[in-house]
Amino acid sequence: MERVNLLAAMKDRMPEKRYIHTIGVTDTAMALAEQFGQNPKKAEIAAILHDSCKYADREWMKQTIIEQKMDPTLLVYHHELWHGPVGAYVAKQEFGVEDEDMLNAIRFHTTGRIGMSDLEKIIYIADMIEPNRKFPDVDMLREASKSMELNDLMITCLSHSIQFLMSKHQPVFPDSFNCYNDLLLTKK
Ligand code: DGI
Ligand code: FE
Ligand code: FE
Ligand code: FE
Repeated sequence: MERVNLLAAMKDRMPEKRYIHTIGVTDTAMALAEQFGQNPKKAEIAAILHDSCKYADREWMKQTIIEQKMDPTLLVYHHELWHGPVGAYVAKQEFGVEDEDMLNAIRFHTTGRIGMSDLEKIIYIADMIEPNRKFPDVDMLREASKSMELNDLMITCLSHSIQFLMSKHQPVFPDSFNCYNDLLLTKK
C-alpha cells in the first residue's frame, strides 16, 4: 500500500492528535534514514504503521498476543506495551507488510530489544523526538540527533526512557534493559 492509503487508514483508527504524531514520526524517520544511510521508503511505511494499534481493543490485543504466541511476558506488564507487537501483526495481516525488518521496527518500537537493526533504532528514536513531542529534554535529544552516531543516539534515547520510568517507579520491560546493556556491550 502507498503512503496516502496507509495514512487514510491510520486517520480512521486514531484521534487527530495521534495522527499528527504519526505524520511527525514519519517525516522524522525518513530524515533519519537519509542521515544514517538507510532506506527512507521502509522507514516511511514502518513509521506510518507504528501506532496503528494504539487504540485497539484491549481484550482483542490480549487474545491476539495469546493466539499468535507472542511473548507472554507482555501480559504481565502494562497494556501500553501491547500495541507494538500487535501492530506488527496487523501490519502484516491487514496492510501486507512482509519485510521482517519493517515488522520488527513496528514490533519493538516501544521497548527496543537485543540486536536492533538500524531501521528499528530509527523508528524508536523518531517516535521519541518527532516535532510534536513535548517533554523536558526533548530539545536536547533533537539536538543530539544532529551530531551523534546512531548507536549513541539510541543509547541516549533509551536511557532517557528507562530513567523516566524508574523515576516514577514504573516497571521496566526486560527487553528495554536487555537492549540498553546490548547497545553498550556491543559498542565498538
Ligand atoms: O505509542 P507512543 O505514545 O507514541 O510511544 P511508545 O510506544 O514509545 O510508548 C508508549 C508508552 O509505553 C509510553 O507512555 C511509555 C510506556 N512504556 C515504554 N516502555 C515501558 C513503558 N511502560 C512500562 N510500564 N514499562 C516499559 O518498559
Ligand atoms: Fe507507540
Ligand atoms: Fe517510543
Ligand atoms: Fe508513537
